[in-house]
Amino acid sequence: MYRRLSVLLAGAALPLALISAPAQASHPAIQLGSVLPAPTEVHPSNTTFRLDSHTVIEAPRSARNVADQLAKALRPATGYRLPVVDRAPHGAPAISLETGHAGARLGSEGYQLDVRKSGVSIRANANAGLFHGVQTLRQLLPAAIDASRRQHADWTVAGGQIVDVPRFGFRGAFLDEARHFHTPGEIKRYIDDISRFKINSLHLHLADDQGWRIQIDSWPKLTKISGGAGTGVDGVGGGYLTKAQYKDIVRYAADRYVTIIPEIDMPGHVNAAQVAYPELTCDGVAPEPRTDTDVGYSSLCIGKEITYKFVEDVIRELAAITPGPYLHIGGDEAHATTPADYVTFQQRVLPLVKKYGKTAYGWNEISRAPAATKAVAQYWSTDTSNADVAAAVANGMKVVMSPANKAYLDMKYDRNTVLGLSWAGFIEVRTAYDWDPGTLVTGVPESAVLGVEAPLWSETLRDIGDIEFMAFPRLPAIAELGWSSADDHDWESFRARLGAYGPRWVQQGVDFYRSPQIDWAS
Ligand code: TNX
Repeated sequence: MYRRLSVLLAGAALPLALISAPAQASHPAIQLGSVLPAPTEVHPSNTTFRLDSHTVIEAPRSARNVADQLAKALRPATGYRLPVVDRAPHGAPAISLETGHAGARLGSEGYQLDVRKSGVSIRANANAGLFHGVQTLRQLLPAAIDASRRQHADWTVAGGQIVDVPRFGFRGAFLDEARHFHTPGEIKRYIDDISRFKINSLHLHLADDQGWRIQIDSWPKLTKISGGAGTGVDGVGGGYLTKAQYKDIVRYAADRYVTIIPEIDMPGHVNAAQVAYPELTCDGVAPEPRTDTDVGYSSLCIGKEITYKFVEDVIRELAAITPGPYLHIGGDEAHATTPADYVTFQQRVLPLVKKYGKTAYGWNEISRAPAATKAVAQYWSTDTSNADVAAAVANGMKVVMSPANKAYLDMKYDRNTVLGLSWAGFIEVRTAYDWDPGTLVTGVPESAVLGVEAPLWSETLRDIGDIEFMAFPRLPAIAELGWSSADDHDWESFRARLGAYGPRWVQQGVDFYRSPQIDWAS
């Protein structure tokens, strides 16, 4: 007997004041379903659970990683010890994490959360599901839980059950490391930020005309010459990830059930590579380094063999340090490559990705090459039909939806936004939220859609503060399109839950855009 969230959350229609009212002794401040992204099923009960100084976190050894992260998240604000134990002492109030035999319906990422007076349990088939359940639980505690110092609050959670399963398996975020370099610490903070919303991949754009941002041992000048100081847009910033740093980021992400997807953009967007290795141009002459934001002027030399030696070396080295299934080979805006050369290039390069055990992922232009039917295309176009994409999809190509006029987090919110670009239009929160990845593009049925990704290009974004301001609050909109059922899509419900979330970002020190479309709780 399952009722839909939209029905149960007539709470969307509940006055906001009620959702964000200060905690009362017997009255949890937060409704069970007030979570981003919206859970699949919410069954409230009239009990509550209160976290107190006696609460323990119970988890099997295999789920220790998730349990430790939960304890770490809850300790600073509560000041409680919250020991992580294999088995809770009889009668002790516990938050229990359990894996295995949670039911086929939950898949590999779903979870079931039960909140009773005596304790909370999160059940899943795999640790990824437990992790997602933990993110839900964090949102069900008062916003003060995100404070870094001890708070006096009533740590009460509304009783009932949540059963939650994602709509799509692919829910991605993206960071452009090339236009402005973002440090490992900033990338990790972004991973923390996005994983709260059950985002499960982070695509890193590691090379472009301005700079090259990942160590490649067989072509060392890439980073030596094009990864240094001053290689960011306007000559500001620069830097690159060593392989050790990249692997550390991969591990950090994996602990949060986020898969890293590396991108090397080609055959366009390669000026930085050609500055370092002039033999990668057709005439062998080194171009000038460029720190402006033009696109579409550079191309690898399609007829030269050394081009493919370069590409294969880079793919091999990247594949070796990337445990995830995808390797992104760019392919966008290759305006300096003829259409015939473009197809020739992709016909050689797409199979190379496979040779090193990875699935090729590329911007939607790759669909012009027949080999793309075995690849994944990232749909960034603002058009709702594209003949090349539809034809490739009919032959088996899969798609991730990132329409630039809805999902690009680097577009300005409105004309007054200081940061960002506007070539795909202004994107207010409702524009980011009100579309359906399963029906947006003709000829791309939901069965061909792996999920969604929210690109964040950094021509204008220098540091994590800039990144967070553009990502929030739009990233949760894209996360909800990826996670929540299409039947639960409801702007009023979303905006109520988003408004209630604001104080959490305040506690986390995230400078978010206070969209006038949302009634922000204070
Ligand atoms: C287009 S979107 C690009 C990028 C820019 C971005 C800025 C895409 C595949 N290519 O080179 O950074 O616009 O929004």
